[in-house]
Amino acid sequence: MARERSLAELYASDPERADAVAFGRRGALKGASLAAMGAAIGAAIPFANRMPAGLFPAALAQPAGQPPTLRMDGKAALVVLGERPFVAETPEAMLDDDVTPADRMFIRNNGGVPERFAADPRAWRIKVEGEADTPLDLALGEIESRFENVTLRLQMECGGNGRAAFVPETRGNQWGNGAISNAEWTGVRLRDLLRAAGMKETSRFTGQYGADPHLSGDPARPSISRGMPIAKAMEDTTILAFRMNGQPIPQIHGYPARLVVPGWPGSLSQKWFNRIVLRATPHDGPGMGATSYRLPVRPIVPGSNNNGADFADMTSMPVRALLTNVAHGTRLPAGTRRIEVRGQAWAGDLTVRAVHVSADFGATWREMTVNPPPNRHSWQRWTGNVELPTDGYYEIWTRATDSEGRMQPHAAANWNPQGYGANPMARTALLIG
Ligand SMILES: Nc1nc2c(c(=O)[nH]1)N[C@H]1C(S)=C(S)[C@@H](COP(=O)(O)O)O[C@H]1N2
Ligand SMILES: [Mo]
Repeated sequence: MARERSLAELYASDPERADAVAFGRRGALKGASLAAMGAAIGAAIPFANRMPAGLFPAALAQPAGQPPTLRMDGKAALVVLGERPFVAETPEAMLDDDVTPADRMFIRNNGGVPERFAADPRAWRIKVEGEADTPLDLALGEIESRFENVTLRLQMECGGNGRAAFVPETRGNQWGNGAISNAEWTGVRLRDLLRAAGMKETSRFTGQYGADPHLSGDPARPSISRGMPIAKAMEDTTILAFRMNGQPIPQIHGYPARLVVPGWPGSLSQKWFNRIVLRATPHDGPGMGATSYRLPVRPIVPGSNNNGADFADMTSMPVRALLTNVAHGTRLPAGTRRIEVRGQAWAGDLTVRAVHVSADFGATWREMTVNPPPNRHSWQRWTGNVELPTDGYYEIWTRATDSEGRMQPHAAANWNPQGYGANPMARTALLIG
């Protein structure tokens, strides 16, 4: 047990040294280290001979101590990542539903949570301003009755999902893979609203605002205010939503109205949405420019300082798959030789072409069945099974490929100071016996 703690702690504070301790010289897996690893895990590792040198078992790659669990009315036991602003992640095994229930949606706030709008939600006002011939100031009830209503299953993923995978560590919430949801949203297409405002030729970007207060308490400062190129705002699936899973949107998720801009960083999906400005130039609100929601165009040295001047704004989120029916750290009865596996996969604006699963540290891969999305920008269900030749410690590696042939990498790539866009394949520790 002493050994387990020391290895896990060393990994948390200094992963490279921990790997050196466990594996010795690069490329050579030492018998003694392997025994130590097996002892730390408490089981034999049937595919130990296939473990890549330098790999640290997922079972041990956990920071010491348990993160706090969310206790909030209407929410499941999510993992709390931050109190101020309030941020909570959904464990992967809670994302098994095709339509994410309200209680299982991750929470990401940049500022405070506004007071609940006490009046009839249909009286909530939304403004469309800027490069428009006929700027609008409409009540939500009028928007709902004037424009066609649509109901769609839409992914919403934080731009920082997967951030904890970056080495060296980057600043920001240390998301695992659970900053993703796929609820069923009802609303109107944002493009209908923008057209009704008589958008001008010069409308090339948006800037969007919500009612949540900045943490400083300064009423003149938005907590976050991001914007997108006009083409994304005009897509079929970019909506102004007023219902989620057939119910009013929960307060914490933006009641009574929010944008849903699926496939792109979740920060564009403004909660408590009350104003959009059409612009000739890119938006300049908090969350725009420098290294915010921007990625290096040419790779930079991991850990180096960079002001982001030559970075590009994030657009479509990268491909990712999750295993959702087997929780990380699951123990199954001795003699289990075959398990069913399933999960969700998505690829931003693209679709998922394939999901592969490996139980032998990536030496062999089995192709899973991937369902088509029920509508564009929904995640996709995948299913299949894996075989486990003997009792012992396994890792189920899950890896998706997008419709343009891009696969999830083994480790987080394209390091950047704020840790966006990490999509390494998922690793789930599993013990048989
Ligand atoms: N008004 C407002 N909208 C917001 C935010 C915020 O802090 N304020 N956070 C954004 C970010 S960074 C994400 S990832 C999503 C998270 O949505 P959720 O909390 O409903 O899951 O909301 C986005 N919309
Ligand atoms: Mo986010």
